[in-house]
Amino acid sequence: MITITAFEASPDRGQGLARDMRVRWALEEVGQPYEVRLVSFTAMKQAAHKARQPFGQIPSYEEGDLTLFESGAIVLHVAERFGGLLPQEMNARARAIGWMFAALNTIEPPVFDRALAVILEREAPWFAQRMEGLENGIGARLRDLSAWLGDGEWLEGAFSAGDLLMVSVLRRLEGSALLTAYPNLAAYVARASARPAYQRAFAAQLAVWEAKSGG
Ligand code: GTB
Repeated sequence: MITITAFEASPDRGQGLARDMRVRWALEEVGQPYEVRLVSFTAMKQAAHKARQPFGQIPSYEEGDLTLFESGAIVLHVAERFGGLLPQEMNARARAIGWMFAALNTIEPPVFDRALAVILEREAPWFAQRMEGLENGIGARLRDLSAWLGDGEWLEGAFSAGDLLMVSVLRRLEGSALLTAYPNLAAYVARASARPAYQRAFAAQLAVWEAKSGG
């Protein structure tokens, strides 16, 4: 049995923005059942969890003798171990993996920085200027991503782990003008989020929040 870790009480209150969501989604896409070990912010920083995730974060992944951390590495492992999320043909597979890295290395950093700035720097005198810089940077990335996607359904033909990670990242911009400025990207996020595997993963993480909050 596979076991992953997730927040006992996610700060996003079940919006599915924490990084266990992408692992849950990948497991649902490949049809693998999994268990979830919920960790508190205190437990996350203790030795037992740091043996699973050296930085004391979620998610982690356990499968038999394998313990893995880093959501991108976990999604890649799930794709390779169980099949269905990466093309078989070598070059197509390399392209899809390239999009996984693009999601995590090119798009996620500025998107995450913006989210952090909203939480941590909202009261700072330089906030407006900082947001302008961050949003210009994100906008430039989205313009190019939108141009690449064009009227395609997915980034490289068939749905892949690259799309799964890209949409996981873009979901942080849902409802913002940054995303609605590119209707093909907004539709891409909606299309991916409508996948049954996504819906099951979302419902599972929401149930954790609802059980915790009594809602
Ligand atoms: N690079 C690692 C990976 O991809 O696995 C990063 C893991 C990571 O950032 N984990 C976060 C964590 O454990 C949770 S996902 N943070 C606790 C800590 O560092 O002490 C990041 C996250 C947190 C909260 C929200 N939210 O509330 O919306 C969204 C995303």
